[in-house]
Parts: sequence; structure tokens; C-alpha cells
Amino acid sequence: MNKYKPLVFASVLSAFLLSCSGNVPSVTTGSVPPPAPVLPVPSEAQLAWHEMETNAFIHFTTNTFTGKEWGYGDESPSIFNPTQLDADQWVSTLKEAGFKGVILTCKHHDGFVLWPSKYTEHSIKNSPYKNGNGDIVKAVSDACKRYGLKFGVYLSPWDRNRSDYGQPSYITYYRNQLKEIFTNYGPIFEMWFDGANGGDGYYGGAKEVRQIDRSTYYDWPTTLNMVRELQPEPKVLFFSDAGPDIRWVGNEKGRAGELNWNTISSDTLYAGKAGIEDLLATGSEDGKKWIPAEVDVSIRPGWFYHPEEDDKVKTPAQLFQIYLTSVGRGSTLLLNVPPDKRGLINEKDVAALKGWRKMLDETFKTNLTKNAKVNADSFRGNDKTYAAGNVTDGDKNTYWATDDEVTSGSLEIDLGRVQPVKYVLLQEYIKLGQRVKSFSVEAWQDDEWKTIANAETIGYKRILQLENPVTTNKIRIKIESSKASPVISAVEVY
Ligand code: FUL
Repeated sequence: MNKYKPLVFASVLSAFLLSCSGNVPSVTTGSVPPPAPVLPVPSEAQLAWHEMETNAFIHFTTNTFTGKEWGYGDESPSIFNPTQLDADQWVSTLKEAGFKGVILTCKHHDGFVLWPSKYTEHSIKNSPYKNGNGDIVKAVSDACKRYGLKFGVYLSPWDRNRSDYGQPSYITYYRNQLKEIFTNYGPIFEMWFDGANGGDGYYGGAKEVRQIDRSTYYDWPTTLNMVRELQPEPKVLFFSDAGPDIRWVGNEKGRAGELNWNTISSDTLYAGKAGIEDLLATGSEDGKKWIPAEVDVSIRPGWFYHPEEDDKVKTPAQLFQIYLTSVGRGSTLLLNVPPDKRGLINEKDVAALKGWRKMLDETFKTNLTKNAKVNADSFRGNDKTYAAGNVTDGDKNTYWATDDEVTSGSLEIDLGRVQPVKYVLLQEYIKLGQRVKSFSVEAWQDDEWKTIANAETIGYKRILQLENPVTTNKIRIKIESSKASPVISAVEVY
């Protein structure tokens, strides 16, 4: 018996089927395994954070009343008196603007705390606000629950008020405060550890310069483990210059790198390391850990409210550009909106946020690729599960992928009719890692393909604003190089 016979028969049969179907290889569904992940990949909590896209920062403390940016730590709590404070106004304004989370400065560098901590007198409990009975951390955390936003906290490690800053006892104090916060105001989605330390401060009256060794003094691993035990689920994400979950983007201008890898190696990052701003903005292609960049920037020149900056609130158009250079470069935007002395988000900021939201809604209202016909030059194993149509089906869980050895490829999208195109948006299915290293966009014009944009990374989301908007009926995305088979979940055109 010839053992090769069944094989010969099978290939004759498939050749016959091929000839019947006009030489198109047979297409199956669900028979081909998905591409292996390109490591590292985001955790569940990081993935959820990517999907939040825009969060708001709230800077509020004695600085709001003294006009400073960095309080010295000697402010009397008696100056803290927001007479119309309304956390619902803050959170509803931020919700309408589209933010999904809020991070509050529970304690800034001046050491003044916005909740009645039992560990310090430099506190809201000694202020005229609500006769010392106020609790702004609770008010904001409760408002976030009411409006369906996630709540995050900023607790400055540098404390210019504490007499023992620089001593081991201060670390105990800092951890005690974290215990209060995580026990009483959770769940907390993101914990912001600010790397700033300007040296001098009041320090309980010592009024001197204190330097600490940033890589050892705080003993972060112990603190992080303590917090993780306080809140095992949902997992809190730790932000700092060095991660471990989210990295600083290296500037406060609202810009991630055009080249932006979510991956970076911790040994190139450790806290306080100087001269790594560019690295923070771009990440590294061969980074060992998934530590995405967060773009923190203020709606005003300062982080705190100052009346003299009322006419310097960023315009909707400026905020829109910041959206493109943050979310549009695969990062998450953390936009600071500081309440004024009354304890309200100022009318100027409210107007700017409304205008910004309107611009975003109008610009991204009509996706020209919605359910559009798409053809790829190839798709994984000829299995429909990975077909090109997945990039226009509006489902974040489906994607186009190629065979393992194919690290380039193209997607041709039929827009149905000739239309003006200004923005092209792409998303990688980052559950399987960040892969694409370079790509281009072409438009069909005058009977040929013309390159209209070139870029490098995609990541969670990439939005290209075309320098010269085009009019076309067909768009082609060319993935030019990729770490492995490209895995693209969305292509949108506006
Ligand atoms: C910096 C701080 O020094 C600023 O005051 C502000 O809080 C900003 C978000 O981070 O490091």
C-alpha cells in the first residue's frame, strides 16, 4: 500500500477546488491559531488604562491661595478656605469633557493634606474650610463614583513641611498616609509618585536644603507591596519616572514621541536618573517591560490656579493638538484642570474644555471606513478569523494578521466614493504586544497610489493628521516593517 496516496489525493482535490474557485486559496474559519504574543505585553490593568485614553489631573492646595507653584511648607492652614467648593461641579465638568478618570493632589510638595489625616496638623482639619470638618479626598472620590469615573491619587513623596523629611521616620509617615488613603477612599486606579525634589523647604522650621538619595531613600518596593496588599483588586497602577506600570513622558508640554514604544527596560529608567527625557518620550524597541508613557500637561501655564493666568488657558485648538500628540501617539493624556480659589473649575477652563470636546466630537464623528470593504495582500493562514475586514468592523477584539514569517503587508480600503480625508487612525491589538516599526498611508489619485503620510510606531492608537488633506475614494495602509506579523485591530479615516 502506498502510504503517500491520501496526500496525493488531497493535493489533487485542493488543486481541483482551487481551479473551481479561480485560483483563490481556500478560506477557512477558526482553523489557524492566533499569532504568538510579542513580549512584553500589557497587564489587564494596563490594557484598561490604555482604553481610558484621557484622564484629568486636579492640582489644589494652599498654593491655590498663596499664588505659588511649590509651597514652602510653612503656610498656615488658615489661608485654605474655598468658600464654594463643589466636587460635583469638578467631576461633572470633567465627565462632560470625556475624561474617564481623575487624579487628585491629596498632598503636594508643601505637605498640606486635603483629608483629615491623623498623622499631621498641616491639614484641611485645621483650616476654616467647613470649620475643619471638610474632606476633599472623600468628596472627589465620592463624586467620581457618582459620575462613573475612576479615582486616582497623587501623594508627593517630597514634603517641605515635615521636620523629619530625610529621616527613616518620614517614610513611615508617608506609608501611614497611603494606608489611610487606600483604606478609606478606594478603589484607586492610579497612584502618582512625583519624582520632583527641589531640596530646600521649611522642614518643621529648619528652613534648609535637604538632599536625599532618590534611588534608595524611599524604598519603593516595600511601599508598593504594602499598597498592593491594601488593594489587591482592582490592581492599582503605579506611575513614576521609572514606572513600574506607567512612565513619565519626559516633558510637561503635552507631547509623546512620534516614535513611541510602550516598552522600555527598567535599568535605563531608575528614579532620578538625569538626561533620559528623550528616552522616556520614545521608549525602546527592545524594552524588557511594558511601561507606557503618560502625557501630563496643564490646561494653564501653571499646575495650580492663578487668576493672572485666566487669559492663558489653552484654547480648544491647542488642546486638540495636545490630544493628537498624546492619545494620537499611542499614549494616555493626563490633562490638569486646577480649581480656583472659590473651589470651582473656572468658567474659562470650562469653556475651553467644552470647545475641545466639540472639536473632538465633530472631527471624529463620521468614520469613512465604517463597514467599508477592505482587501489585504494576505491574511493569516487564509483563515477568515484574521481577514482584512476586521479592521473596519468596529470590534476591538478582532484584527487583521498575517502569517508568522510575513512582517509587512498592505490593506486597501474602499471608501465607496471620493471624499476629503484629513485624519487616519490605526490601532494595534496590543494584547499581543506592540509590533509595527514603520508604515505609510497612500491615497488613490489620478489613477495611481500616492504616499500621503509616513510614520513609525502605532501602539494602542495612532492618529495621523495629514499635512495636506486629500480627496480620494481609496486608502492603502502599508505596514513596512514589524517585529513580527502585524496585528491591526482598527483603521479609521476622517
Ligand atoms: C511636577 C511637580 O513639581 C509639579 O508641581 C506638578 O505637580 C507636576 C505634575 O509634577 O514634578
